[in-house]
Order: sequence, then structure tokens, then C-alpha cells
Amino acid sequence: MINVIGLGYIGLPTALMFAAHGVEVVGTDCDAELVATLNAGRTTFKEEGLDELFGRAVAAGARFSTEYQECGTYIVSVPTPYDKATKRIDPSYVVDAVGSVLDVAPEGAVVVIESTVSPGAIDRYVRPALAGRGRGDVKLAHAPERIIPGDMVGELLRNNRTVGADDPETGELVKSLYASFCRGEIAVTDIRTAEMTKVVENTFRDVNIAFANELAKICRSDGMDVREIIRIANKHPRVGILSPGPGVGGHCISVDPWFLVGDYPELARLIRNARETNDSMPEFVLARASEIMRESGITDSSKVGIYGLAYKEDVDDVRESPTLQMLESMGRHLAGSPCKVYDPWVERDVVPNQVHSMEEFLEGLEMVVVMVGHSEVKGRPEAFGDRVLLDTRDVMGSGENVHKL
Ligand code: SAJ
Repeated sequence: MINVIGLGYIGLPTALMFAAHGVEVVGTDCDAELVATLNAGRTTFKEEGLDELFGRAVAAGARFSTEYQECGTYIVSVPTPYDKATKRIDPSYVVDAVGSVLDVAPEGAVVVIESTVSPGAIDRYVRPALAGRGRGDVKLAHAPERIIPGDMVGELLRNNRTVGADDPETGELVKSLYASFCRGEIAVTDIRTAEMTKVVENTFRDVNIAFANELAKICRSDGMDVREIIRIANKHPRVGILSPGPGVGGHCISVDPWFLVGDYPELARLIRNARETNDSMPEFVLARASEIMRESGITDSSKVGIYGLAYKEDVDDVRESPTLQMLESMGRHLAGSPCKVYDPWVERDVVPNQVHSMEEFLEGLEMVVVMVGHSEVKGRPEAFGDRVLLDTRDVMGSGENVHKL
């Protein structure tokens, strides 16, 4: 049996995947309400294929509890918040979860950390927790997740994985466990290398998105069409420029590069610059929106609405979302941000002036800033009537009323 600790965005689909592939699984979370929801037969967030996987897993015997279980293998998938001021992770959730595991873990148990941690964090924070309890018998491993919100279920099955472990035997054991569902290649290495590899992957993407965003700024400053330039440049066999946008959100790509900047401030200069470029995009959108308002003769900012609160298309996750960053800036620039905000994926109330239907949203608006290209509106500018659009994602096609970044 395995006990998956933490039933959030990563822990839940992972636990379900194990169960659906014949592994006996108990999922544990300290949030009693979340556990009750799962036990009542409902999932806790929207994700393609998750409900169907949930049904299969429960039919195969998956269970959910607030109690830690006595078993041979634990998979820890709890949040690793980071401190915005120091740019360092707060390892306390991981350390606390491992502490609770040790209360019940039998001799020789394997504890796999799936949560993303800064390179070196397992040695720095988790190992001392084991030593402090005299549990040198417990083996540690790190199997960082790689799945993309929007296609988590598919990527759990398809993606290659990394397993870092204390010794090759533990590595092979953890590899064989994941191989119960993972059809990708599973590389076995040491823990430090696995930690660094995960952070490097997300940093690579951040730096590449920053390049596209910087190009967007350069082109805007001199009247060039960045989309046309990227489209043609990408015909080159060794060029693959990503898409400029309103900024980088989510709890991964906008966070992980800071671990490297925090630990290597003198060396990680490109990485810091990229992060700052991406963080500057919500302000850039705001400046662009003001420009379009002026050009279109719109003077009242309450006639401008913001479509999209999630950090990207077709997900309900708002963590570090560019819209939230932009609203924070608007609070400073536009005296309290009177703009209405709507996101069909985000049903709970997250910000003031949030509305819950397109009809209510469009009422009285002259302009819409499209921050997320949800499928509902992608390629359909008519979804916003004849309003002036600022299409920050380049998903609304072209037209007289459609303005780009
Ligand atoms: N974005 C752009 N332009 C692009 C691509 C993305 O502006 O061309 C923006 C998105 O809109 C979003 C942000 O960047 O705001 C990040 O989105 P994403 O789709 O690139 O990635 P995430 O954060 O959803 O998931 C990433 C993935 N990492 C990599 O692709 C290297 C995923 O595989 C990881 O599992 C995940 O981080 C994680 O949890 O670490």
C-alpha cells in the first residue's frame, strides 16, 4: 500500500492514477472538508479527465482520509510556498508532513517527496527531521512532478519522469512503483540532481517566455508586428520562439526560478532578468490598455472589463495569475480598480467586482482586456459583441476592434 500525503493539484491525480493501475492507495490530507468532498464522490478542482479517473480509482478501491497510514511507501505532495521577500521556499509543509509520516512509518519505509523544492532543500530541511527522530532507517527519494495543468491526466501517463534517491536500490524501487502507470522513460539519479533538474526545467521555460515578452515590448516601441516576426522566425529549423502574453502565472514557472536567483544571486543574472521581465508584463498590459482607451476615446475606466482570472486557458487555478498582479497595480494606478472581472472557469469569488456570467460582465462595457484565451472565446471576438478588445494572448483573430499587446 502507498499513502499519498497532500491531495491538491498534483497529489490527487497522482493518487488516483496509482489506484486506477492496481496499486492500493490511501490519500491523506489535513483538510477535513476536502477529504469529505472526495469521500462524498466529488473531485475538488476542474481538470480534463479527472472526474473519469476519479471514478475508476474509487471503483478500484482508492480511499481518502485525514489520518496518516502505516505502510511501506509515502508520497509527499504538499505545497511549498515561497517567501516573496526573500525568494526562498518555506519547507515547513514538507517537513511537517514528513514528521507526521514518521509517527506511523514502519522500519525501512520509503518517503518520496513529489513537491517541488529548491535544490539542496531535502538535505537541508528534510534529512535533519529524520535524524532528529533517530530514523536513519527511512529512505528518501525525490520524484518531482512534471504535469501541465490542462492535460494532467494525459501527461501523468505519457511524460518521462525523474527519480532521485538515497541509493540505487531505492531509486529502482520508486521507479517500478511509478512504472505502474507511467509509460515514459524514468531516469534514476541522486536527490540533489533531481531537485535541480526540476527547477531547471521550469526556469528554461520562464527564460524563453521572457524572450518572447521582451520582443513584444521592443516591437511595440517601434511599430513592428511581433506575432508576424515570431511566425516567420519560427520557420527557421533551429528557432522556436514562445508566445508573448500578459505575464507568467501559476505556482511553478513564476516561482521556481527565484530559487536559483536566491541561492546564486551573483551567477543567476539572466534568470533574474527573465523573471523581472515576465513580472513586468501586467504593468505593460495596463499601459497598453490606457493607450487603447485614449485612442478609442474611452475615458471612464469602469467601462473597461477584464476577461480571465485564471493564470492560463482552461484551468481554474488563479495562483500568481497575471490578472491578479494587474489588479494590484490598478489599485495604485486607477484609484481602486473599478473594472469588472469575469472568468467562466473561476466560480468562487476571488476579487471585488467579479461577476459570474458573460451577460452581466458585458453590460455597460465599451472595452474588454482579454487576459486568458479560454476555449469559450478563443477565435470568437463576437463573444464580446462589438466592444474594443485588447487581446493580450493573440487568440481573438484580427479586426478593426481587436488590438494586440
Ligand atoms: N505562457 C506564456 N507564453 C507561452 C507559454 C506560457 O505567456 O508561450 C504563460 C502561461 O499563460 C502561464 C505561464 O506562462 O501564465 C506558465 O504556463 P505553462 O503552460 O508554461 O506552464 P505551467 O505553469 O502550467 O506548468 C509548468 C510546466 N513546466 C514546463 O513546461 C517546463 C509543467 O510541466 C510543470 O509540471 C509545472 O510547471 C509545475 O508544476 O512545475
